[in-house]
Amino acid sequence: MADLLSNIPGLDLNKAVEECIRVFNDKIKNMNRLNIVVAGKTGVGKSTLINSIFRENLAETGMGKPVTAHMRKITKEGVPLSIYDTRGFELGKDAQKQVKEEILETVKAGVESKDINNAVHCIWYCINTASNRIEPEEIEWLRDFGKSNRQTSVPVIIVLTQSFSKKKAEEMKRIILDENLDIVQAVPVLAADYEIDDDIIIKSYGLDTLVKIMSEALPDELQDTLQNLQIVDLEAKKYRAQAAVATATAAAIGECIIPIPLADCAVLIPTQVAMIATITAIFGINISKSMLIGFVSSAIGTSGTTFIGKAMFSNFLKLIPGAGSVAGTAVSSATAGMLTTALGEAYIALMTAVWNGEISSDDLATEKGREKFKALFKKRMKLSNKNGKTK
Ligand SMILES: Nc1nc2c(ncn2[C@@H]2O[C@H](COP(=O)(O)OP(=O)(O)OP(=O)(O)O)[C@@H](O)[C@H]2O)c(=O)[nH]1
Ligand SMILES: [Mg+2]
Repeated sequence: MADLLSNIPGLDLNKAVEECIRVFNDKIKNMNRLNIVVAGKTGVGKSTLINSIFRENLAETGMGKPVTAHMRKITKEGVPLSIYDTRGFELGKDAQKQVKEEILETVKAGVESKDINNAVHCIWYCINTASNRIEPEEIEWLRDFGKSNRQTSVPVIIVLTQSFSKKKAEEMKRIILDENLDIVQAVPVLAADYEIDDDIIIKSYGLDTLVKIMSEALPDELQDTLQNLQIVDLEAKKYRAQAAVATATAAAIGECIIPIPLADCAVLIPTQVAMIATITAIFGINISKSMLIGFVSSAIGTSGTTFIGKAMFSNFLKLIPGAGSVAGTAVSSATAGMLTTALGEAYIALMTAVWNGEISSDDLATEKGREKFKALFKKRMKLSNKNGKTK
């Protein structure tokens, strides 16, 4: 297989891997920025929520810089997210009114900029379920805010934090929904496990639901960003990554409508590179050159034992009498599509394994890591064959 690849002029894997890292870095740099206002009284659990949903422990490291009297903007280099953390909700009506004005001004400034990177995309209004009650001022605040927000219609999600008791949370949710506020939904969450006793621990829950509900309220331009940032829903990442594989597969098919000579198949590389970079960005994992080279060599293999290896053998080598020269073979759209899907699915399997901690990105550069990945990959492909699909 290594021979096969090296027989294709212009196909330099080392260069493709470097290109992939460049495209990935560009992608992260140019990703649309997600901007969220997180409102609610002190101690409700805003920081805990932010750190539990998004990568990089944002609320701990970046204390944020004050942007208005009652709002700090939390950002971190390389993370396409801004959190507007509010203060002062507990200080009474005047302060609450000011917070409202400041949020509305920030929303308005975003709209006027006509730049998706400056717009406020969502508001999380946090209410502590454990506090046992909803203050009438909070309902009034939400109603007033809804009126002023009618034109701008930034989605507002009520987050019922510290919902140790699901029963109580459901009660609170019903009371809120009965108010007919202009909100997307009220979502009970327990952001971090809650230890009642050494042997009684309530597991965190609801974070994936919050991410799903927000995702439905966001435009398509922010979906990759959201997946890059969130750390609570692996299935959502996989789903989004599979969409990227479908897009790349369609592109590869299009590139080979007129079968291209194998000698020219390096023209397919940018599509594959873009797909790998997009999947990596969706998983929010940092890739290194050694990791990617590890992936390519274990996915394609040198002996044709892997899925992609087999696909290449059956589609290229078997067509070549004597297998002496491969340069004359043509790549059909079916072959190009199948290889792209296989590469994409293999890469999603790899990212999932890294995500689950079954393999570390450093591991991949080692022989042991490659063996582990091959085993994982084989298991996965067997499962997919049983299901009759390559998912
Ligand atoms: N176990 C557990 N503790 C939580 C949860 N949410 C908040 N807490 C605790 O409640 C306290 C306040 O949480 P924070 O996240 O700091 O609240 P905040 O809204 O950011 O507070 P301010 O920054 O002061 O406005 C901390 O001691 C948290 O550990 C949760 O989901 N589970
Ligand atoms: Mg905080």
